[in-house]
Formats: sequence, C-alpha cells, structure tokens
Amino acid sequence: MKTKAAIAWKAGQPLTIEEVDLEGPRAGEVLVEIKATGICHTDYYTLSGADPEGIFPSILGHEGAGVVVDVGPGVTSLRKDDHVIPLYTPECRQCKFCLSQKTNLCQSIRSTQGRGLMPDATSRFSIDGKPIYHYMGTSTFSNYIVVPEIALAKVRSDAPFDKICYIGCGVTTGVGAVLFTAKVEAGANVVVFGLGGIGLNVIQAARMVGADKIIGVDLNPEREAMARKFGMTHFINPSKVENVVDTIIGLTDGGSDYSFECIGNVTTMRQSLESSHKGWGQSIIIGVAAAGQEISTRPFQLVTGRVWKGSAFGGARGRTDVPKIVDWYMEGKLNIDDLITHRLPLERINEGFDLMKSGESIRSVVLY
Ligand code: NAD
Ligand code: DAO
Ligand code: ZN
Repeated sequence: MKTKAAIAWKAGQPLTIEEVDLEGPRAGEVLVEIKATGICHTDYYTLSGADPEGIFPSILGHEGAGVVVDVGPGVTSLRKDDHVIPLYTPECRQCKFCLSQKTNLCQSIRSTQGRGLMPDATSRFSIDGKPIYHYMGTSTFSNYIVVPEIALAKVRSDAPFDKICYIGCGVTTGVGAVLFTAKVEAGANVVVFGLGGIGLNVIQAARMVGADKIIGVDLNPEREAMARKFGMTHFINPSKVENVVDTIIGLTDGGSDYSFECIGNVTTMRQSLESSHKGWGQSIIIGVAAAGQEISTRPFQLVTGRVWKGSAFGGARGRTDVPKIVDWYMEGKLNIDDLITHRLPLERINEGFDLMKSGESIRSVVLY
C-alpha cells in the first residue's frame, strides 16, 4: 500500500512530505493507522545530526496513537480496530530483561530496531524500491506503520488520539520516573531540573503522590506559570541565584529526597546529585546528554549516600503500564490537555520543530 509520511533524507534538512510504499505485516507484525503524533526533542536530536546512531533516510516520530488495520500471521493479542500506542521500548515478556522484573529495557528486538529495521532485518518502507529506514521501531511521522505486536500497547477506545499520543513518550517518561523508577512517597521533597515536556510531567506525578515541596529549576521564566499550575511550589531561575545547589539545600533543610534531571545537561546532572540529601537523596537522570559528554562529581558524594540512577521511558513496561496511564488521564488524574500547546497537519510538521526550538511550545501534535 501507499502511505503519506514525512521523510528525513539527511541530517540538518527539513522533513519532506512524500508518498511511500509500505509493505503489509509479516508474521508477528501489525499494520497501524496513526491518527496523531507528538513531536519530541529526541526526533529533533536525531534530525539535527547530533545523534551518532541516527540513520537516514528514515521516517522519524515515536509518540503516536492509532488504530489496528490488519495483523500478520501469529498475532494473538491484537485485532483490527483495536486502539494502540506504539512502544519504542517494547515488552516481549520472554527475554532475560523482561523476565528479570528489574528493568523495562526489553532487548528482544533491540539490535534490529537500532539499525532502523524490523525484527527480520528488513524495512517495510521504500520509495522507488529503495529502503527508507524505520526509527525507534515506531516511525509515527507516517500515516500508516508496521510494528511488531510486542511494541504495541492496547488502550481503551474512548481515549482521544490527539491527547494520548503524548503518553507514547513524554507523559510516561515523566510520570513513570516518579512512580516506577524513584517510587516517590508522600511528603518527600522533589526537585525538577528543566520544566519542559518531560519535567512538567514529573511535577504533576510528584503532586499526584503527595510530595511536599516541589521545586522547579529552569532558565526560561515563562515556564514558571505553567509549572505552578501543575504543582510546583517553588521556582529557581539559575540566572537569578548565586548558587543553585546551595539554594536547594536551603529550601529543603539539607537537600532533596528525589531530584529529576530533565534537560540533558551534564552540569545540571551534577547539581541534581549534589543538591540531594546526604544519606539517601536520589538523583534520577532522564535527560539525554549530547554524544561524548561525561558526568562527574566527587566520589565522596556517593560514599555519603547520595544515589545516581537513570530512567528510560519512565521505567514503564509499555504493554502493562501504558494502558493504565491512559486510564489515569481519562479519570482526570493527569492533565495532558494543557501541555499540548500546538496542533498541526503533517504538511506543517517542520513548523512544529521550529516551535520546539524557540521554546514556544510544550508539545506540538501532528494530526493526520
Ligand atoms: P524541553 O526542551 O521541552 O525542556 C527542557 C527545559 O530545560 C526547557 O524548559 C529549558 O528552558 C530548560 N533548560 C535548558 N537548559 C537549562 C539549564 N542549563 N538550566 C535550567 N534549565 C534549562 O525538553 P523535554 O522534551 O522536556 O526533554 C528533556 C530531556 O529528556 C531531553 O534531553 C530529552 O532527550 C530527554 N528524554 C529522555 C527520555 C528518557 O526516556 N530518558 C525520554 C524522552 C526525552
Ligand atoms: O535498550 O539499550 C536499550 C535502549 C533503550 C532505549 C531507551 C530510550 C530512552 C531515552 C531516549 C529518549 C527517547 C525519546
Ligand atoms: Zn523482553
């Protein structure tokens, strides 16, 4: 079949909208019509050329929602008309990683996904017989996609696609980091570095679990109002204080219980650890730093009980946890609507990248 898609031909160039050939689902695969997709920083990171693992030409996008159109042989958990969210972190429930119950980083299709291919090492997308590569196993900047069954979360059918697409990355990453990775408890003091599409979701989850102080740190003063609406109790603009670490320690009687780095900057990663409480404070790294960057601190910070840990996709097991997060949104426990600041047709997707780069948008959503 043919599908309309935004193609990334080369790093640093705008996407172009084209008709692409899409082969149908093979064994264990599912054809999905994408109804809406968010534009996330990681798409820009790859498009910019900064991602050393970026592959071109490819179809980017990893924050989508849609409907099952067809299933390949052997697919048992999904059928036509099911509503789904594609998962860049699949959940096979069979590999060593899934069975460990210690991580959400399913490895069953990792090597082919990282090479822009389906599990049988081929691409389903092509133009004039030449392959166009998949991206993060999802490629939601295409109206139709083929994905493995294990990379789809089945969700309730009354949830609006233009909102729940954001659960495909940003919402789950922020909310999951609080609930699944850090397991923040009521009464804890929480610090959030970076009040963007991820950090605001950390804030709303911290409020949801009953955190005491929720301190936001951002260079952009325009982020303060939105963050307060989502539960932030104190705001620090690093350009307005002498020392961010000392300011946090002062506000929290010795340091935060949980600190989330949602920027991708190695300086703020260090501040996040060093402003954590001696003896138990945890710094959770969510931001993805540029290739080649390294973090540092004095090892005594760790000897004295501070903990550095990372969180990918919020530690969420996609097929198990994503449907629950959709329920929380539908029950009014999570606010997604106010974070979706812009809506665009696929033809204007490059404007969505511009809005993100200028800091004007929290999330732009492309509607098919
Ligand atoms: P964003 O651009 O929407 O938000 C970043 C915020 O940080 C902005 O508000 C910006 O003003 C602020 N900021 C930038 N530099 C700062 C500094 N030095 N001090 C204080 N504030 C600063 O980005 P986002 O979409 O929220 O993503 C945040 C990070 O999370 C990115 O690195 C992204 O790649 C990463 N990410 C990680 C995962 C994961 O699973 N770990 C998933 C998605 C995204
Ligand atoms: O299993 O080695 C692996 C890769 C897991 C990918 C996790 C990605 C999380 C960070 C990237 C940002 C996604 C938008
Ligand atoms: Zn697995």
